Amino acid sequence: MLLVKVLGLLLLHVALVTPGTQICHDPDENAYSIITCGAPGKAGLPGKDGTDGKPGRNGEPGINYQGPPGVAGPPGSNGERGPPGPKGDKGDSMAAALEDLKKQISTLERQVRDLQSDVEKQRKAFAFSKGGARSGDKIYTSNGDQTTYNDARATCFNAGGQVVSPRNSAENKAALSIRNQYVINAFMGINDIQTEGTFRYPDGNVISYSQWSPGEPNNEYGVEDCVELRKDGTWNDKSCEEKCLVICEF
Ligand code: MAN
Ligand code: CA
Ligand code: CA
Repeated sequence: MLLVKVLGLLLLHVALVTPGTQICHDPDENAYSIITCGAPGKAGLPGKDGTDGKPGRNGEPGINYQGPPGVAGPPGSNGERGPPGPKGDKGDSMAAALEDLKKQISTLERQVRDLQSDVEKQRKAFAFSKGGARSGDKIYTSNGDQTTYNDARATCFNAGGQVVSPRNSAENKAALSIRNQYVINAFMGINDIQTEGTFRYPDGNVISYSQWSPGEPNNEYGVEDCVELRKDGTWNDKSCEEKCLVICEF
């Protein structure tokens, strides 16, 4: 308590020797306050900005509200046609196609050569056989039958050919070789059925080659409109109702 009083007196002394100060007595506190009583000071300069505050807390998560499902809309209209794409490399594809064609042609050429060789062999074998003969591209054969002209015509047609109709001496010779194997006179396709005295091939054209026997054609009894091939290779007009060997040409 004594120390407090000593301190109070000391403060009082300092206050009395310090200009501009008052000593104020607070009765409630039974204490003394020292108040500076000088002229009011000027406002100080604004303080420096404080440092940034700490970041705030994260907010609460929001609530998503889901709307009702929408109804499907009508289909959209077709879009416009896009621009044409870039052209392909024409040159390359053409070259490849040509190369492919060349290979195919080579294969075909080889196959044709093989076929020609095979056909030629068969022709030779056919010409060598009994009842077969050839001249150029034509081949001749007989089934040995003896029939009327109309039947001979039908037989050869049904076989895919026609009654033998030689157009030159080589073909006549080939036909004769068959006639002589059977030793029977053979009908030919040549006739004057359409116009008496005008002999034609089966296709209707007037003949351009003939090998008539002397005195023929004589149209004996006025009924001879067909032609037979005799053993010496000459021709004689004869009735179409007689029966002769059937020789067809193909
Ligand atoms: C003889 C000749 C021919 C005639 C025949 C008929 O050979 O008179 O002209 O066509 O007989 O069979
Ligand atoms: Ca006649
Ligand atoms: Ca005759």
